[in-house]
Amino acid sequence: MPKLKPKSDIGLIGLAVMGQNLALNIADHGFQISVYNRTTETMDSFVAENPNTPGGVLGCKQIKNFVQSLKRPRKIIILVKAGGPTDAVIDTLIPLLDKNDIIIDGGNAKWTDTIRREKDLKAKKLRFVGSGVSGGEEGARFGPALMPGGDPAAYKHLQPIWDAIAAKVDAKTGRPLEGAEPGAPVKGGVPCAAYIGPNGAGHYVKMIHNGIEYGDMQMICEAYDLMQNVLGLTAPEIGKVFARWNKGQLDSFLIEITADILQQSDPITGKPFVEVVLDTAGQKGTGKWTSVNALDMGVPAPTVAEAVFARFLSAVKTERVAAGKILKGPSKRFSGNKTAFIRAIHDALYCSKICSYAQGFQLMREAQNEYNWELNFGQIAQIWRGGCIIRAVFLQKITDAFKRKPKLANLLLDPYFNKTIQKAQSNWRKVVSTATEQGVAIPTFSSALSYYDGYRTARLPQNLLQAQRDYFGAHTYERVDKPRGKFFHIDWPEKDRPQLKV
Ligand code: 2AM
Repeated sequence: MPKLKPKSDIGLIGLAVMGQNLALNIADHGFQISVYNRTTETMDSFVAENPNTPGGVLGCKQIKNFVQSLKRPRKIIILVKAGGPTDAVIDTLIPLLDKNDIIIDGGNAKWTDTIRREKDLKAKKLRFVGSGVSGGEEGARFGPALMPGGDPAAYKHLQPIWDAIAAKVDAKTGRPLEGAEPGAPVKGGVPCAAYIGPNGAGHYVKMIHNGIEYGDMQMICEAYDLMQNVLGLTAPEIGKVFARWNKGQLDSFLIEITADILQQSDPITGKPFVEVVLDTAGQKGTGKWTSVNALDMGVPAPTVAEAVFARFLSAVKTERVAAGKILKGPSKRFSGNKTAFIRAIHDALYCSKICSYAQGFQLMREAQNEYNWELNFGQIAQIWRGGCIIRAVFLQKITDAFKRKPKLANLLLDPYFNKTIQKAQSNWRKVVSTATEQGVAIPTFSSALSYYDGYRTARLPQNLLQAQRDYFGAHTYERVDKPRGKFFHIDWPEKDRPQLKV
């Protein structure tokens, strides 16, 4: 066992899977870490199983000893369940800490909770960093994407550790860098970690990441569904299409794992694995939070919302099975060129993805106004290039777009994205119309297309809607021939108005 220093560089509370992996990642980078867990046996076995890390792991049975084992200002990562448990741990820590000590919440906290906690702790002269940690177990262990928010001075103390443990990407191409062998530390490169902004900014950006992830996953499912139900391809054949797509514009972690999954056979039946998986999806809430926040702020983000609704619809399996026996769709067969249609699905997926990300960035832009943050959108896209679930070559295009124009109003307006959609939109429209004709549900592909068409339309039909509102509720309307902000009302003729019959 290597000799431990009298004081650790950092501490971590909560040794579930994410906590253990993050602690090992930190210790692997030469930092000594103290660990504490409510259930002591978990901590004991974790320490016993990891006796030889470069930095060293110090197990603590008592939270008081844990706190005392840390260098000051103390840095304590909490990785327990989001919500009540996080508050409970913070409350336990408060009386044990000294002025300027730093608590770091690495869980999937709701950003409004992070804002509240930061404020409460500041009043007690303690500092709080809410950091998004993305990339699941593998990311936590070998290089996550990190989205820290909170007191910038506090983050300065955490930064050397966060930079060291984060995934790394190539400075020029933005491509994720690998270690000499799987899991080995990466030398050089830009860390996928950067200070996001005050109070809840880090957790907010992590939430948007997750919302975008919901959209990406649903879009991939729609592409699979079309190849399966319109073209009649088998799962392994579709897997090969995804493997090919992973070498081009769509090169990303999610496309790569989809190719693997579709080519995997079930160890029990020998059938393609996806065929034995029940078609009901769960969710933990971050996609829902993103969508509710879009509604609260009045930002159109329909594609993520459709992805969340698609999961809800998938969950009512019994109802769907019964409805399928009653509600009939069209009985059309595909008669076109299969190869050309596969290419069209690719384009539909790419265009929909652009719209979904455009919506995610619109949300962040509105949130920064709401909360007085100054977000660096190009840098956020760069952080997502490595370590996290939505890592993709495509994100470099977003970084480039915001480098060209930091105040870009909407990603769709960037020349690269504009040109890409111009080139691909006839294919995108073909896919949406074919799916509609054939009765295949494509909620994200079609909502993204409607978003695109709505966003580029100078005059939408809401003139009629506003007139309706003025008619039934005297809500007033603005005129095209008068300055904005002047409101008018017409005295609708009583005799023509429909009367409510009671
Ligand atoms: P446990 O091992 O004692 O259950 C994920 O659930 C992690 O959060 C686990 O490490 C778990 O500890 C910890 N955890 C959950 N609720 C907690 C609470 N109220 N106080 C402290 N730790 C908690």
